[in-house]
Amino acid sequence: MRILVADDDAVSRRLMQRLLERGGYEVMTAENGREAAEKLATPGCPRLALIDWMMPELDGPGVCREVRSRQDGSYIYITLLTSKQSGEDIVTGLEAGADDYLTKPCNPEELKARLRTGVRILDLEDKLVEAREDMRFRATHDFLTSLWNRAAVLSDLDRELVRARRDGGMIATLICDLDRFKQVNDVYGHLVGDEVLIQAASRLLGSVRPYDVVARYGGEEFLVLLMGCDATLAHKRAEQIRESIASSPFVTTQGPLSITISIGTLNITDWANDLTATQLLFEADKALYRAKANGRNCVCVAVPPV
Ligand code: GH3
Ligand code: MG
Ligand code: MG
Repeated sequence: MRILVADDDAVSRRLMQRLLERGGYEVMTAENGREAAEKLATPGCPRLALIDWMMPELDGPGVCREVRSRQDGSYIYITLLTSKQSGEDIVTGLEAGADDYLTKPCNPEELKARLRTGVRILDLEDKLVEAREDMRFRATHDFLTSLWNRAAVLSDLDRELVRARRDGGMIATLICDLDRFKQVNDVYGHLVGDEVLIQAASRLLGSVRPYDVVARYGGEEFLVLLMGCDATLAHKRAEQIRESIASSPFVTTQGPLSITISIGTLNITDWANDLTATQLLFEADKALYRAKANGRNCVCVAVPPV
């Protein structure tokens, strides 16, 4: 575990460093409060800090306030070192954001025990952050394919439509639906159907640019948002997606399977400026149905009525 020791007194600093190094800590030092605050702002900085109260430039509570005022980065567990003689008001220190305090000269065993408490709290914080990130991922992604889910892509679409309306930007929306997918499930089983969905997702991702959006919109339907794409390029990309599915058989536990996809596309620049996300999806879906009616494995573009 890494720890920052901040003390303006070189002798105390060195003693503390030696003690902590013997206790298995990797020690970084700072000679004043300003240096401590700066070191605690760097990416990958120690997450344990032992900060002397009285220091030039910025005192211990000042360091606590600076660290706590930052919104980003991991939690830093701060222990303030106070001295009996100067009568520092510990309430001020704790209210400035310190987690704990020790009075100098401190008992080495007590210091190590209190730092172990800090490590336990940091571990707990890591677990909470991990659980929160996991929940965030599950709320916005599809469980099977790990693509964005329907709710996430719809909120993306709303946001991008507002932006496009404001800046005159271009977005192409592609609704892509696997052809006769029910037969895959019926003939080979649901698990093979799942294998096909996972591979289809990765082929779709491989056919677009990193900043385009690919989402699982429904069972075997995917929604792709191509940002800044004009009609010609959108059509080319839709063809690439169609081709990426049809060009080679899917490898499944039941052997290779030929799969195709039909695509309905809509370029917002072809439509009135006040087109809502719901209308857009409705029109793109109509284009998809035409692609199905035209024999599947093809792309149809939604054109506004004249
Ligand atoms: P079309 O060419 O007209 O699109 O025909 P289709 O068979 O693909 O369309 P249909 O809507 O009749 O069937 C879609 C099937 O997708 C039915 C449903 O059981 C299956 N499905 C939906 N979600 C999943 C899933 O998560 N896993 C698997 N294996 N199948 C799914
Ligand atoms: Mg289908
Ligand atoms: Mg469908």
